[in-house]
Amino acid sequence: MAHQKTFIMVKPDGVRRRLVGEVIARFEAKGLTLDRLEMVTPDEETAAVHYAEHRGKDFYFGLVDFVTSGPVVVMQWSGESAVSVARLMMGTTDPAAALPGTIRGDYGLDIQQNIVHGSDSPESAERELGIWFAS
Ligand code: IDP
Ligand code: MG
Repeated sequence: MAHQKTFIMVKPDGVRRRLVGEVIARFEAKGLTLDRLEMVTPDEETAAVHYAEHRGKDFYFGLVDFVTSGPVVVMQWSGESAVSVARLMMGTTDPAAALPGTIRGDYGLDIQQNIVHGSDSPESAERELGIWFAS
């Protein structure tokens, strides 16, 4: 396996529900390293670029509306197999089906408002980190 970087976002529902600390605490306890962090309210353009792969799907406009609905916390985390480790800890997309012990499994029920985003591959991580940490 390999040392990797990944992009993690606490979505607007996670911020509103005061779960930022919980998400950070879990990844820190696991042994991943927090490299960068910023709070920002996404604009529509940035959200559209981030979710470009979902354009055309029935949930796309709702998703962009949701992710631009308030502040999010965007982060870079790194460590051994950081991409897959973070995805495993987040749980499956639909929190109603996500395993207990995962973030989505422990804190959610709604398939759209599922608390966190995490890159699905090292290539996605590079792309997403470039979008959210442009400087
Ligand atoms: P992921 O976040 O687990 O990678 P994706 O399939 O990439 O899941 O979907 C991106 C985001 O779009 C999800 O995290 C969720 O917020 C939203 N989403 C996915 N599928 C649905 C759906 O069927 N209805 C509403 N929103 C959805
Ligand atoms: Mg995805």
